[in-house]
Amino acid sequence: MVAESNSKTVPATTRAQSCLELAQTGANQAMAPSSDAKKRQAALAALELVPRGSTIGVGTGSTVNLFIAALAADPGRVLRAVSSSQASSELLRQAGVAILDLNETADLELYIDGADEATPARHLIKGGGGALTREKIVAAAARRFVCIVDDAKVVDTLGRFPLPIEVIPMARTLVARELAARGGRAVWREGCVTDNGNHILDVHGLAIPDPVALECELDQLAGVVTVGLFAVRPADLLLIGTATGVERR
Ligand code: A5P
Repeated sequence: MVAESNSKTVPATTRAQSCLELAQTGANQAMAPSSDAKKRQAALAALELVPRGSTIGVGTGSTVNLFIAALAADPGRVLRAVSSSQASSELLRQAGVAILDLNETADLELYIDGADEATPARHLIKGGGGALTREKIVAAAARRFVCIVDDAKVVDTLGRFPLPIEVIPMARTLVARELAARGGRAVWREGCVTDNGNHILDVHGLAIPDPVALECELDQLAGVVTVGLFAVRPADLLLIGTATGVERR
């Protein structure tokens, strides 16, 4: 079986925001749009957890962009950041934050990032913006991972949002066949090349009753770079923007 592609509907481009747009031209478009106001509330609640003058990890996506906008309005709050994408690095620089290479830093105290889906146990699906590999690396380097979402993303069981998997380009159809054998329908996010030069498969229809077990299993497939399940290393705190305020889990 060959991974399906959404090439008829998308332009070719290479950056995280474009990867997110490409994902949304596929089956993800059926999802209701997230509320910016709820995302902003979560982003502002995260800002309160950031000590003045700190060095932190910063993720990728529209919710994180609101967090970066809040940083821009609060000069000196964050002096340096390790970023999970070129897109976020650009915004952070514009906000006056210096970008560090992870290889030149010790462990980070704090990592702020969004998610595409989250459970109350703080297991996540990430990678809608295509930055999942660097996100997983920065999360692994952080002592505390604070995830900011709006309430539309909270689910009891992961899997409504197609699971992004970053693959080495030559292994794309091999991995797609392995996923089909597990009941998943892999759609190639054609036109999306990650910051690492790889491809993304968006996998529909996977049952994910045990995210830790599935993450470990899929991590073993030859050609898989990163699975968009963040369950082995879940978030430590979920800040959920709702109509009535920010919920903490
Ligand atoms: C980026 O690759 C993703 O993991 C994002 O963190 C995730 O897609 C959330 O993005 P939004 O904040 O734009 O919904």
